[in-house]
Amino acid sequence: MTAMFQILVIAALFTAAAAKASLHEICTSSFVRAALPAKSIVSGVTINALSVETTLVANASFSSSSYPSATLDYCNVTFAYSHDNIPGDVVHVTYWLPSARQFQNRYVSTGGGGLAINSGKSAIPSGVIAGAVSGITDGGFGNFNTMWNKVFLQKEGVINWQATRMFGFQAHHELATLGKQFARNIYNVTDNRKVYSYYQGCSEGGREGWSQVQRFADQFDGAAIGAPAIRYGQQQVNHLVGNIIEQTMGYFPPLCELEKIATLTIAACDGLDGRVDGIVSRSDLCKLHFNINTTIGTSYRCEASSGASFPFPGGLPGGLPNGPLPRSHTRRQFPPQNPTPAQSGTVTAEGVAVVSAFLNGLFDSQGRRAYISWQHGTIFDDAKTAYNANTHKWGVSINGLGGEWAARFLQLKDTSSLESLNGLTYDTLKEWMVLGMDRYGDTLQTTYPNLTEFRSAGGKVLHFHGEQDNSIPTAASVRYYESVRTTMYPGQTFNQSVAALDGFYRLFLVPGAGHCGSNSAQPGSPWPQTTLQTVIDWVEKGSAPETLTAKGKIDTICRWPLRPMWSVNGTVLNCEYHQPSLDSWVYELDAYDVPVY
Ligand SMILES: *[C@@H]1O[C@H](CO)[C@@H](O)[C@H](O)[C@H]1NC(C)=O
Ligand SMILES: *[C@@H]1O[C@H](CO)[C@@H](O)[C@H](O)[C@H]1NC(C)=O
Ligand SMILES: *[C@@H]1O[C@H](CO)[C@@H](O)[C@H](O)[C@H]1NC(C)=O
Ligand SMILES: *[C@@H]1O[C@H](CO)[C@@H](O)[C@H](O)[C@H]1NC(C)=O
Ligand SMILES: *[C@@H]1O[C@H](CO)[C@@H](O)[C@H](O)[C@H]1NC(C)=O
Ligand SMILES: *[C@@H]1O[C@H](CO)[C@@H](O)[C@H](O)[C@H]1NC(C)=O
Ligand SMILES: *[C@@H]1O[C@H](CO)[C@@H](O)[C@H](O)[C@H]1NC(C)=O
Ligand SMILES: [Ca+2]
Repeated sequence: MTAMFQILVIAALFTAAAAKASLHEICTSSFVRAALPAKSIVSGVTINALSVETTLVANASFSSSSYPSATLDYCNVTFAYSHDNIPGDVVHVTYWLPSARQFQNRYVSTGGGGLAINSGKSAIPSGVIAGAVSGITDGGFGNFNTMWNKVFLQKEGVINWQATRMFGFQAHHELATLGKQFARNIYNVTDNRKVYSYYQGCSEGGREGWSQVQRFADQFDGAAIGAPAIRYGQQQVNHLVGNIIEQTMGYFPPLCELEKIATLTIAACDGLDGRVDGIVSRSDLCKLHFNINTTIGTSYRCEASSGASFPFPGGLPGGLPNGPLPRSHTRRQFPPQNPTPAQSGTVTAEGVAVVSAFLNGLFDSQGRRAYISWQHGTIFDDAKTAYNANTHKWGVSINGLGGEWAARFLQLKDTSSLESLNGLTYDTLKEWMVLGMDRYGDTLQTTYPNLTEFRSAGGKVLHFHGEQDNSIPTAASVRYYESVRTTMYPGQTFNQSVAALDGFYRLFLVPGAGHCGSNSAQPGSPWPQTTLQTVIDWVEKGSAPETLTAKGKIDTICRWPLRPMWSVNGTVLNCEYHQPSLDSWVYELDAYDVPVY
């Protein structure tokens, strides 16, 4: 190298270094204030520049089943804004900023779970790991740990519609709109360069993702959406179906009996997918071929437990109902279970009748179907019973999410559950589903099936759902896919419309997986860890995923409507087209007078 050339190289390096501020320089309130989005970005909203707080976090390590492990530095920026027309309104947002060197011209919003609109520190790392500014919102509910139920009622009988709209869709729209412009301003991205923007969330976070894709066509270039809590009016009431079946049939199976029926179903159906690996990859073939009556008379035995969880080792597969939550969100809503005694007996005809009804789903008293059920191979989580140490009997255990939904959100009582299930019938549940759908149709239902504008804007959606989800029925996602398909491509054959959807919307069912994660009742069941990276590659490189990559005993996930089948003694995975299996996923909801998408 000549001396002259060396000087040029050093000068060039120096210029490049000078052009980009270090994370230390960025991570100060004065730097951040100068980069806050202008007022016009979200109309009717004013950012409080004095509220800016910054914290530099160095060498932070992350690991999760939902994003790749990484160690990196980031700047945690929090600020507040208010809606001009609402006195006393304060909404907090947090954005994590990567260093300028790691920033890849991307923005990522992440979502919540259960009744929480964010997942604290557990989902937000995903974005910075992908070189993005990554955001969460508190919805204006008070602080990042305050859930929507805390602010839902202005007083008994009076709904706080502002909070409900914010939870439904508005807060995420504002988070992303502010976040995209904030990213541009911080890193000096010129107007002629694109800042790609993405969404990632599961469960309630999945519903939040669809709420944006359905309403704001050009807001996200890509979304990775897991097990969404959509069709909210039905979904939340559905948590009570197991309780009402047990009450109506007058039999409350001991947990050990439920566990035995689940275990026997898994064992019987494991091999139907062509490989005995402890994973029921084909819940549809299980539904078509397994006669659950064959479990009657099998003996079961469980040790006494102190009562922390369902008796599967390791507790509830896949996290809590409607999504893994940060610890701070979980305390009140999911109290520990009663201790359970040692249990032994044989599987009863009554127990199997309860489970069969549970797997069949909700019908009204006229025999019309009101909702979808869970897949064969599930652990019957929403059918759990409770042991009463005084009476020595098994009885009702009112589902937390379902009970609170009915009492607070439908009956508008300031209480966290129903006092009892007395007098409730299948018809009550159906009426509650109708009430929820009517009242929250434009805020929470989240099933608008026309994605034409999103497709036209170039958006891509990767939608995935555990095959044995124990909280949100897997077929609920299939139904939404079908609603979009038949709404957007009414004149086309099944295969033509699937090919058209493949251009921007792909669905993957994850074999054996539970709710937003692997499933301890089917050890080694996979979960896709790189969904955000996959949708980024689809958007930025045009590489559409034929299959999804997952971690676990199975690393390749077939794309709907193709279904996994192993051949050559379980060594080769094929993705097959099987009409009877597909038909088993489709339900006619004939209990309603209006379309249910
Ligand atoms: C953006 O440009 C301003 C003005 O030139 C500069 O002060 C700032 O450091 C730049 N930001 C980054 C992240 O380099
Ligand atoms: C991060 O870790 C590396 C390697 O351990 C160390 O050299 C560096 O100083 C650390 N950075 C900070 C800001 O602590
Ligand atoms: C961000 O920093 C604030 C302090 O300014 C802290 O209270 C909060 O927990 C941090 N949030 C995240 C998601 O890192
Ligand atoms: C299982 O047993 C119930 C009750 O005897 C009966 O009604 C039902 O038809 C049986 N199912 C099958 C598939 O044999
Ligand atoms: C879907 O939306 C597009 C664009 O707004 C519109 O042209 C089309 O008519 C809609 N389709 C249906 C079935 O409503
Ligand atoms: C639809 O496509 C599948 C392959 O994906 C094929 O097996 C099936 O025969 C096709 N159906 C029709 C009606 O063409
Ligand atoms: C499957 O395994 C059996 C027993 O080991 C063997 O006889 C058979 O040839 C194998 N089949 C194939 C297709 O590899
Ligand atoms: Ca198997």
